[in-house]
Amino acid sequence: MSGKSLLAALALVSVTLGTVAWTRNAPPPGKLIVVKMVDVSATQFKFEPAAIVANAGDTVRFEQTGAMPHNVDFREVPPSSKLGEAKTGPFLAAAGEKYDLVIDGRFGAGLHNFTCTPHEALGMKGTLTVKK
Ligand SMILES: [Cu+2]
Repeated sequence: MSGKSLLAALALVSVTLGTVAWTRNAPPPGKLIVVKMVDVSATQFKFEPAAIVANAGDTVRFEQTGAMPHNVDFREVPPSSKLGEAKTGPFLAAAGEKYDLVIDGRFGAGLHNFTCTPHEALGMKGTLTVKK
């Protein structure tokens, strides 16, 4: 084995050991779950998908795709959920605007019903099931 290939082999071993250490110490990265806010027509709006399931550590990204302003307002949540300011998200107006919600300690396990405040009567509703 030449000196050069020995160095390359050592570098590979150290990268491999580094990966193992990282896997042991860091929590697994959460998933990114994208929910689009869609203008179906002038009088019909929806969250797509409307039913999502998330684990602790995941991020739910609400993404505006339409022209009407939409938000996320949690209405019925498990008793263990303490959403605080996350109960009602900001209005997203321009297409492409995003609102990221990290599923952290504020979210208890179970079913969370949410709606878009101005379009609740038009059926813009969704469910977030948190698994722990
Ligand atoms: Cu809306």
